[in-house]
Amino acid sequence: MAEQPDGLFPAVCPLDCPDTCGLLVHKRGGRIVKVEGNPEHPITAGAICNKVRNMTERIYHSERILYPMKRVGRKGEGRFKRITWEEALQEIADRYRHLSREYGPESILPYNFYGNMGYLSVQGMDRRFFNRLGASRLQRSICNSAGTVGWNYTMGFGGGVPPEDAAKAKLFIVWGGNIVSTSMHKFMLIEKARKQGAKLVVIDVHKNKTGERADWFIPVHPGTDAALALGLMHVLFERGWTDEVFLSAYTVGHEQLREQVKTYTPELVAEITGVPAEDIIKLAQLYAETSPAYIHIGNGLQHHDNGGMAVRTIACLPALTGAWKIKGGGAFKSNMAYGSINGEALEQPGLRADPQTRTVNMVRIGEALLELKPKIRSLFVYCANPAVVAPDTERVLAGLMREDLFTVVHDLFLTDTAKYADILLPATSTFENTDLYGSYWHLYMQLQEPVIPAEGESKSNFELFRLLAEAMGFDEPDFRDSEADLIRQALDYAANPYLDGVTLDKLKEKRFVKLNMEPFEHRHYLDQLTTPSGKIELYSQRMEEAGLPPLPTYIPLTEGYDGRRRPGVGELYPLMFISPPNHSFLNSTFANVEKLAKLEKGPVLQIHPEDALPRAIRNGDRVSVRNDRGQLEAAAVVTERMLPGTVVSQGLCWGEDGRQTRVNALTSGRLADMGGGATFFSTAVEVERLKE
Ligand SMILES: Nc1nc2c(c(=O)[nH]1)N[C@H]1C(S)=C(S)[C@@H](COP(=O)(O)OP(=O)(O)OC[C@H]3O[C@@H](n4cnc5c(=O)[nH]c(N)nc54)[C@H](O)[C@@H]3O)O[C@H]1N2
Ligand SMILES: Nc1nc2c(c(=O)[nH]1)N[C@H]1C(S)=C(S)[C@@H](COP(=O)(O)OP(=O)(O)OC[C@H]3O[C@@H](n4cnc5c(=O)[nH]c(N)nc54)[C@H](O)[C@@H]3O)O[C@H]1N2
Ligand code: SF4
Ligand SMILES: [Mo]
Repeated sequence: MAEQPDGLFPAVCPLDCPDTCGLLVHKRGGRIVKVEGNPEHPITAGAICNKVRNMTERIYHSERILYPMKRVGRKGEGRFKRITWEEALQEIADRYRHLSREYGPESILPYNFYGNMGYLSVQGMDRRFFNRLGASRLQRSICNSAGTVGWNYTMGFGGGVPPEDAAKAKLFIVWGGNIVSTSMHKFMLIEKARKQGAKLVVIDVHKNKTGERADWFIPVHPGTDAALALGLMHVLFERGWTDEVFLSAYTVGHEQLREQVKTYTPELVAEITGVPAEDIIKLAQLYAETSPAYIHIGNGLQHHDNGGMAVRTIACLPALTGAWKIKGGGAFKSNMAYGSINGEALEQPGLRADPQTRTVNMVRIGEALLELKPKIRSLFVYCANPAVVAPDTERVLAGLMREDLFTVVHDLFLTDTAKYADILLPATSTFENTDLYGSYWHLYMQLQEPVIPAEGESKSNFELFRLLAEAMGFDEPDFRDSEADLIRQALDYAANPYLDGVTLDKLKEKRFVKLNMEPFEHRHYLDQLTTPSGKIELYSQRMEEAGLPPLPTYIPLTEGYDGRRRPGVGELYPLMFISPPNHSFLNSTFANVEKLAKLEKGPVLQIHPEDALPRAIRNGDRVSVRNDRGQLEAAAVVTERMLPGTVVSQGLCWGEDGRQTRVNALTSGRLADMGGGATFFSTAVEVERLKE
């Protein structure tokens, strides 16, 4: 593609954030000088976060990797020498041919997530390459899979209330989400609705930035949300605040649920959750009386042992009051399903010779590298930083240290993971690429086209895997498709009526193209549920078949206190450790951008005065947070933002020499109740003050 001249270019934010903002990129002297919001985007409307306003610093960062390199130091040391692309591709191809011959292609494992959300970046040529190679498959479960499965058991269809309707709501309950930081346009939408009298309730384990701005902040003990939802249901049924006509018409199992929640009295639920009984009644009343009422189900509450069930249970609430009947009422977990693209056409699973190839859960990458048989002998990491983001850091690093593991990393930076690479490959930034973007909140598809040429010798994921296929001698036509071909194939998907009329030509012309919401306008949302019964499943046969309780149930966490005992009494690790994202990073991305790192001031541990006092911890003290898996060093902030028994450290910092700065040193690779999801927040720890 010819280089673009100077000027102003529409672009798309590629980050793993539900807002998927329309951007405007200013280019002068052949360089990007400013990134701002595109005011023409119908939903994000010109506003962007501070992270992406600093995107230029990331693109032209002095430490960006600009050419392929080969390791010369020890693994993890980060010493490399420059090599050519030809040498790099040749070495990978030689190794992969050898590994496939000696041990079978299953000995190779790709490890990627959504460092770039573009379909071509993480679901295109890369997948074709690994399918054709016959590599082990990766279960991409680190983010939202427990909650997604939980939601689907109740609702079937993986979409909820669209933003245009949410704007009409009169009550917003943000439950286990920190949208001021993680979905700022939804917060702006709520702020607008509040000017018309809407109310915002936030339910969280700590008063996050969203809780600070709420009309009512309700703190809960970690992992007890299902109990709270069951308590609300108890009150709704008992006081006759349910919509019986709706329950009969649109749900299955309401009679069983009515019985089930009888035991969840406000008094019992107060004991479990830490929410006073009168507040449970007050919240149930507010929810029953206010319409439309919208529940935002955040990602935080499902990063627990019982996370799938928590989401499944909360997703039942709107059915009790019939909230779905009125536009704006209902719930949201993700809206990704509206824009589902043709994944098969993109990924070409038919290229795989052995459809039985094993699948490795990315949450357990540490264990997989250390224990899985037959052994993983090569790891190919792109769009991800497992040394920081995966649970149980010590084991992940021990796996990456293995001398017999051939590791390839494709990234823009020498991340903590990249330091363990045998071959390190330079990746382009999004503004150097062509890609297609959907959003998991709003309903617009967007196109990115290159604004600047590739920096140095960097290559896009698309180009990298095309070249690797060539080096391996894969000659199927699928590897000759262009980026435009892939975009057309992705959008050509009769199975999804919402994609009707969304085409590459239209994207080129209009930049953001709304999904075809006709089916939604003319049929009721509830008439298109894809549960087996076609109704909201308060009772789920499918769950029963999967060995799960078929009715919403509170299942205590398996690590730490169970919520009914007072935390801190006679236990080795009496505190629950919560490590959600921070405001200035995007997962571990931007942690190396100085301006943003300064705003976050390294790892901080929020601790309640009642927990700080017996440990002689004062504000600003350096503390050690530890359990059997590892240790974190942080600066203590003594605060009443949480209930006693919970400590919080926000943000995924990179490692630093001689300092323990990674929160995931403490978290475990245990899987959640559903979807093979991660349990980052079901982590028990002890905290002590470090000597000066
Ligand atoms: N600025 C910024 N934005 C981001 C990200 C980022 O790193 N930084 N990451 C992006 C990604 S990948 C994702 S998945 C989303 C995640 O964004 P959100 O959906 O907002 O989820 P989290 O930030 O993981 O957690 C939200 C809240 O859940 C709370 N929480 C933890 N355990 C519990 C519990 O048991 N019950 C309740 N009620 N609350 C609990 C935490 O305290 C936290 O405040 O954000 C995206 N946007
Ligand atoms: N303790 C704890 N751990 C967590 C979480 C938590 O809340 N607490 N959140 C979890 C969640 S929800 C998620 S989604 C995961 C996120 O985990 P990851 O998806 O691994 O997230 P990032 O840390 O942002 O790493 C993305 C990497 O991709 C690189 N990248 C960006 N664009 C490209 C590209 O075009 N090509 C290539 N090759 N590379 C690119 C970036 O430079 C960056 O190093 O972390 C999880 N880990
Ligand atoms: S990270 Fe989210 S809010 Fe920030 S620019 Fe990207 S899409 Fe918009
Ligand atoms: Mo995520």
